Amino acid sequence: MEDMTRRELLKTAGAGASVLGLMNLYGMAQAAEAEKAPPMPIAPSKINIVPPKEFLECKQLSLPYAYNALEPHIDAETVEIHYIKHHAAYVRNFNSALQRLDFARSMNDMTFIKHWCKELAFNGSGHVLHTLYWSNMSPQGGEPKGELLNLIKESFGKLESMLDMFASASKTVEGSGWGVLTFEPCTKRLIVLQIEKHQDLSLFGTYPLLVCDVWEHAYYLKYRNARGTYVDHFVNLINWNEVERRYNAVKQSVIM
Ligand code: MN3
Repeated sequence: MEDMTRRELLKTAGAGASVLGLMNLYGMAQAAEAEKAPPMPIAPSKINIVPPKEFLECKQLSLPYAYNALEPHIDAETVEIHYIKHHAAYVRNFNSALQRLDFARSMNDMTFIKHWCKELAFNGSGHVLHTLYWSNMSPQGGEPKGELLNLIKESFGKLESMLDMFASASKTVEGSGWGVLTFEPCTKRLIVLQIEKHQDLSLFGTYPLLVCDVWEHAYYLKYRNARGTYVDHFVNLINWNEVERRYNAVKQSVIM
């Protein structure tokens, strides 16, 4: 019973770092993460990692207002703990995952690739979404206008309908997560989405440059269960001109 309770609490603290009053649980979650992390053969401080050219360590942006600036809507203590503890941990762990992956690559050792990709997705997405969260609030609030307001009306009928849908989606997220207003580039309209947790192997704010379909339908007739062989063959087929075209199209993009 005790073990189950602890597991549940850790799950809550890890996935929903914005939950209030869970600082002690957060510490437990961090400790649990440290416990289950695969061992490194060399202490991090002794690793001589040569980062990729132009590699930038992710940094937490300054909060664009004082801790108490959002009162009475969100209290100062909540903002402070959320920013300096929860969000900061995402940034720290995101950088750690990037570093571990650099190290794995330098050692040609993919043993823990699954673990570090999960860490990358969880912490990177947590960082990106928190950065958006802080910057999409302001003490003054405001109203949408111009082209954005027109698109809101085209997409939802009227502003109030969008806000109602956004609020409803946010309130009904199952477990920990986020309510999101997104721009959907195929239809060029705005849509409301829910994010449950945020680490399901995606990293928000990234642009897909190259994808490999690993659903069984993509390889089973020829390769049966040998997905690895299929993937090994796939890499010979990559259209790098198209990958480069996509890269050039998005390289100046700003997400935060
Ligand atoms: Mn949070």
